[in-house]
Formats: sequence, C-alpha cells, structure tokens
Amino acid sequence: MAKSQNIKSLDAIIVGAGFAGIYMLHKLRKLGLLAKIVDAASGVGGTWFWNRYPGARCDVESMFYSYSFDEDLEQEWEWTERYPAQPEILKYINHVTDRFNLRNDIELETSVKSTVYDENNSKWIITTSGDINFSARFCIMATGCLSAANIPDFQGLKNFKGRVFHTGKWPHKNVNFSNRRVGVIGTGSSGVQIIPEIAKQAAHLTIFQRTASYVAEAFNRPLDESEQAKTKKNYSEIRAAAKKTFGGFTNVANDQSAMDLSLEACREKLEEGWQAGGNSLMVAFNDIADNENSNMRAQDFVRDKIRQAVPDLELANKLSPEHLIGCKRLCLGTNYYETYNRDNVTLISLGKEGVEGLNADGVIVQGSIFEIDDLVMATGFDAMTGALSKIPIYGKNNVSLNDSWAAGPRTYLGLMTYGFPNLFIVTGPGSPSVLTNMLPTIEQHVEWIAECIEYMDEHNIRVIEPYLKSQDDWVKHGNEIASKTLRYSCSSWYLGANVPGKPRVFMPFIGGMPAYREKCSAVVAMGYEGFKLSKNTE
Ligand code: NA7
Repeated sequence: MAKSQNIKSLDAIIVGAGFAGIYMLHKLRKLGLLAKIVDAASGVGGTWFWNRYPGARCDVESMFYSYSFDEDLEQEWEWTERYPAQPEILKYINHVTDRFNLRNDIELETSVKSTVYDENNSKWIITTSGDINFSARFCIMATGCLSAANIPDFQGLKNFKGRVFHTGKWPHKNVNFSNRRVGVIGTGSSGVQIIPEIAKQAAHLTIFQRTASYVAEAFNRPLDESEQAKTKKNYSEIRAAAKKTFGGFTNVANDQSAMDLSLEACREKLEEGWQAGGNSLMVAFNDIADNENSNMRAQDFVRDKIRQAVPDLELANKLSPEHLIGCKRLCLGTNYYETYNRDNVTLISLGKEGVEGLNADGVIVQGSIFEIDDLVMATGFDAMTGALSKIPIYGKNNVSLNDSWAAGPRTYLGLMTYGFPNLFIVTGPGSPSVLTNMLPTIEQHVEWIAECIEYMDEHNIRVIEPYLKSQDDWVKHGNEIASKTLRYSCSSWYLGANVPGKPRVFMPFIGGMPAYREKCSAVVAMGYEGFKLSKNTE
C-alpha cells in the first residue's frame, strides 16, 4: 500500500513518457489540470528510449511519424531521412518535451508498483518505486503497445557464458561486436534491422530463424529541404487525407484487385509498389490483405525478389516465407536478404519447435551446438497487453486487470475497460493502434480523453466507466470483423501467438481508422453513449 505521508494529490497521473504520455500531459495542462507522468526509464521516448539497437528505425515515414497538434512545431522541425532512425526520433521527442516545458512534471526512473482504485473517494492510488506516491482522479495508461520485451524462457539461458542482449532493452553504451561470434534469434522487424548491422562488424553471425519474414526494401534516403518544404506547405491536407485511409498512412491503395489484371500486368503494378518503397507494396492493390489469390500473387512476387537477391537457391528457399503476406506485419529492410550472401553469415532454420536451449558455449538446435560469444534476442514483445499486465492494477471490488482479462483483453473502444472507472488507456487493445500509423492514432486518443475529462468537469461528472454491455458488444464487433480477415489465420503477435500461454485473441480493432474515428465521435455526440457517467453527488 501507499506510504500515506508521501502521497501527492493530483488530478491525473499518466504512466509512460512516450509519444502518448508526452502529448497527454500537454493536453491536460492546457485544461488547467495538475498532472504528472511517471516512467521507469531515465529519459523520455518510451519505445524509442529502449529500442536503441544498431539499425533501429521507424517503418513509417518521418514526416508523418510526427505530431500534428502544433503547426509551429511541425513547420520548424527538420527530418534528415525518409525513415527516421531511433536517435533522431529520440531527439525529436526530447525537443517536444522541452518546447512545451513538460519536463518538470515527468518523474523518470520511477516505476509504478501498483495502481489501486479507492472506491470511497473515486480516486486511483499509485504506488511507485520513488519517494512519492500519488492519488489522482484519473489514471491514464500510456504504456505503449510494443514496450514489454518478450524474452523466451530458453532452457539453459542462464548457463550461457557470453553476453546476452534483447533488442527492446538495448544498453546505452556502444556495443562492439568486432571479432565476436554473434547469434541472433528472431527475424521479425527488429531482427531484419539489426542483422545487416551486426554482419558488418562481427567475425561471424549466425541467425536462428523460426519463421522467415517478407521484407520489402525500404529505399530509405536523405530528405532534402525542398522535399520537406513541399510537404510542409500542404501538411494539413496530406494528414487529413491520410486519416481517411484504413491505416492512416499517406499512400492510398490502388482501387483495383490484383486478380483483375493479367499476371504480367499485375507484376508491373507490384514492381511499382516495390520501387516506391516501404509498405507501398501492400497497397499496390486493394485486396492483397483480404483475398487469398491476390495475396498469393504478392507472395510469389516477393519470393522472386528473394531469389534475385540471393543466388544460392537453397539459401533463398530457406529465406522464403510460406505464410500469407501482411498476415504478420510486413518488415522493411535495407539489404536484408543480400546480407545472407556474406561469407561471415550463416542461416539456421529452426523447426516449429524453435531453439532447443543454450549451454555455456552457445545455442543448441536439434542436438547440435552453435558456438557463439554474444546472443542477441530479437524476439519481439508481449504486445498490446504486456506493459499493462506487468503493473498490478486493481479496480472496483479489488478485481485485478489481469484477472479481468484472463481470457484476453476486453475494452470499450480500446479506451476504457469495465470495472476500472476513470482509467483510460491510450491505444489500448480494441482500438486500431498497431494496424495504423501510431502518431495520428495516439493524437486521436489523447484528444478524445482530454475532451472527455473537460466534458466531465463541465457537467459535474465525477466518474466515467463503460457499461459491461457496451464493452461486450464492442469486443464482439471487433472479433466478427477480425475473424473474416486473412490476418486472423496467422500466428502473429496481433493474436498474442508469440507468447506461450497468452490467450489467442485478435487484439487490435481491424475495422479501419475512418470507421473507428466515426464511432468515437458518434459516442461523444450521443453524450458518451455506452458509458455510465456518475455525478459528484451520487
Ligand atoms: P516480432 O515481429 O514479434 O519478431 C520476433 C521474432 O522472434 C520472430 O521472428 C519470431 O519467430 C522470433 N521468436 C520469438 N520467440 C522465439 C523463440 N522462442 N524461438 C525462436 N524464435 C523466436 O518482433 P520484432 O521486435 O521484430 O517486431 C515487433 C514490431 O516492432 C514490428 O512488428 C514493428 O511494428 C515494430 P516467429 O515469427 O514467432 O516464428
């Protein structure tokens, strides 16, 4: 329990100093609320604070992986590359923190030990690792979707005598791999980015691959001033148009089925998409993500690209995925497949069962030992619920969030969950979040929450909580849409399939950004339909 002599009373506590928490603090301050952020890290940045591995880079274009809430900010900031590298993103978020004078309300190196709802006073009591605990009317979880590292329980890991890293918890000091034999487990987005970088340095790099990934060439490049100026001139129009697309991205899908064209004409369009870089391949047609035959055409196209990049046919085949493209998140890379042509790189295909374990000298696969000096786990995250599940959160009747979500997360709009009044989640499960460009998505959530709090204060409302029925209906609606999509059929982190024992539930809302935004606005227009609002006197 909280140390009563050290409880600071606030209007709102925000957990997490990433893009969501920083903007939330700014918005609440504007409303005149007393609010603070707590974060376990020693700096702001959230996911981008921790994921500082070599090659870490965002797979959304920098000019649109940025805040839009302040025109001066968006006009003054200069990006240097098409896709921003982690240090540049961190510099940007630090700049925003200082520009809006937010730092004095951010408690760093302070982790939340528990968050307990005091029903008598309608307040959240937040116990921290620091000297001060907090009580606040509102608790806002800005804990991120990809922030809890997934560290598999490899047998014998503790016996391994070399250095061990996880991409999502990378050390702050420079890690030198020169003259080292390095092993990387994991070939998702993080593995795809770090593998070419380590290969350039290490004496030898062995990659342990459980599932091959589809990797589109990013075609990253420097951004010159004139290109930025052109975008900045039309920033609001471009951003507004992006919000009308499924994922909130700037590249609009070609409104044509891949099956409407001859194979040759289809391939020409796919090539155009490939050359445009990034996820343009996925929007070369409007049905790659939905129609199995169209998907197969895109799969074949990428498998041919792999064969062109890797002349050794056996190796190319090992690198060629067999699952649906886009079912797991499409990776963006730079010379990823070509890296396997190097003499100092070896690919080990694991069976479905994965790595057998480790001993003092290295990684064991089907009885063979691969000796390494350093192990890099690029094994991803306990996505969407992992960061929340690590904090003991107790709501009404002392029910924990983990118990409440034992069969999978349940929310109304991804914003709130039944039994946990005045507790908001930014980009929670049940919202489009990770299927979209996170920045406009975060902004929409933060603005919805701030508007809601303002409405409550104006109408003398003390407590907001979703009705169980509205939550059940929302979860059912999300599941109905998801179950009809191709994405539902893959063992992806969207479904929690990467974490042993995690319930298999498609966590993000897959109905698209426009439908979701419309629903959120309609709920507000109807006086917060689906939420129970209790007045101060009740
Ligand atoms: P991902 O995409 O979840 O990738 C993790 C990788 O690690 C993937 O190749 C996994 O294989 C592999 N993995 C996970 N556990 C194991 C075990 N136990 N044994 C062997 N291999 C394993 O995480 P990332 O960090 O790359 O990217 C996450 C998101 O961050 C990304 O989608 C972007 O949005 C940014 P699997 O595919 O499960 O067979």
